[in-house]
Amino acid sequence: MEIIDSQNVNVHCRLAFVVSRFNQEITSKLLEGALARAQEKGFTNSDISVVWVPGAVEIPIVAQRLALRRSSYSAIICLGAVIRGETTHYDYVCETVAQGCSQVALAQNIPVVFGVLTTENEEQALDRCGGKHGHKGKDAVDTAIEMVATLRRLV
Ligand code: INI
Repeated sequence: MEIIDSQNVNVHCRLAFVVSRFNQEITSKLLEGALARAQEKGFTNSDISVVWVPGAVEIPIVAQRLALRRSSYSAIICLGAVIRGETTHYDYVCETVAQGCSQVALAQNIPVVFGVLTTENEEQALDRCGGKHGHKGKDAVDTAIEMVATLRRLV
């Protein structure tokens, strides 16, 4: 029986982050925690690129451009915060960014980690970047490392 479970397996690779500036008080916390986790795992500044974009809708096109530099990065980590407002705009933004990220992953054959918070309000978002519901930026880095390790096992 072959069992592949790469949880807690560390790898050396380069990581690219795409971070949206919309709701920056949240997304900067996501990035801060993510970079701290990467450092804990042995990544240095030269292993990491960070690209800021205006909002979550702009994440997929930049993720795609980074994915095309396949030899430069082993995983792309997308960080954003979509918070429901008064209009249906929220639903369009969530749908666009989620679909776009998964399309890039499958079309370019690279892990694209969805570290985009989609919440009803700012409190729920803060709870997920170092509050009572953990830190989704840190989780995103763990997911990226595990996926790189798993895909390396499956070449
Ligand atoms: N972008 C976000 O990242 N989060 C949001 O909550 C949000 N809301 O609520 O509108 C948001 N909108 C901007 C969108 O991502 C694009 O930047 C904009 O539509 C231009 O394409």
